[in-house]
Amino acid sequence: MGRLTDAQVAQFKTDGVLVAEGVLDDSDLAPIIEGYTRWIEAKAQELAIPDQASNEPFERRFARLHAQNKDIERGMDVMNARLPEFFAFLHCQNLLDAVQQLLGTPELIASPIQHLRGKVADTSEGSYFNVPWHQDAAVTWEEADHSEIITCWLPLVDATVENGCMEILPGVWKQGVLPHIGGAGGATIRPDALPEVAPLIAAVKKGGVVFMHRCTPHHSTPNLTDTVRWSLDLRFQPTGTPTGRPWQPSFVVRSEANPESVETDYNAWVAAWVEALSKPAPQKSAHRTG
Ligand SMILES: O=C(O)CCC(=O)C(=O)O
Repeated sequence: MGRLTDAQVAQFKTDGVLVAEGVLDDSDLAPIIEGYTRWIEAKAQELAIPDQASNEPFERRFARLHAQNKDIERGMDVMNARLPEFFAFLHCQNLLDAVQQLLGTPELIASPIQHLRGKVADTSEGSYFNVPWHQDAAVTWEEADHSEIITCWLPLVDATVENGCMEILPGVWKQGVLPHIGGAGGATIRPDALPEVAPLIAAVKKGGVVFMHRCTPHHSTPNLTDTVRWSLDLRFQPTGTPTGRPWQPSFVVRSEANPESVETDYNAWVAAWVEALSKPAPQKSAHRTG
């Protein structure tokens, strides 16, 4: 146990961000890539996209398909696609070992705020792919303000400046939740409240993970290449703490105190999301743009 060094843990505690290479093995990520390769194949056929680009590798095919028909991205996010490989990955030992080190507890739940992003070239502001400056705490209800939620952002291909890695403001988490406003790309920090801190350019290789405190401002930069910047952003937190999204499912992924409480039933996870998505979203938005 222990993918991170003491120095890395200390750095995270100071900066509220840690770019850690080599946390995951290729074998941790291969099933997700296989699962989404299968999903894209089925969707491309369903949409009868003229050029199926079947010979292109994972890091290119989706871009070729998306250029022809943007509907290829519909239903791709994790709670809609609900791939068994993704459910399994939420229990990834290498990832949870690191999260346990950073949070200091083996009692962990997966937050329902989880996304897969297939980021293609698109320089337009307000694009889903070019997420503006925000803190993840600003997309939860206030009930989660004291929950130690940790964001794990991990690429499925090398994330570079060219393909749109993230930029992150170190040390700013200490200022708490900053005022956000609504924007085309989602909740964004009010421009006059954005601290003047030199951003950390979070380029990271496949297998690496960018860990962030919930109050760490970050945004994503445009993909300027013809390849896809594939990534997952997942959040974990101590069991028993509010997620700030009580209408969406969270569940235990690790427990030493009560190992039977770990949710290993894929069908139960699917059913929980199907039920949550069938209900209207609560009137009070998760986005604090007030
Ligand atoms: O992946 C991206 O481009 C943005 C991710 C992000 O903003 C987040 O994980 O909160």
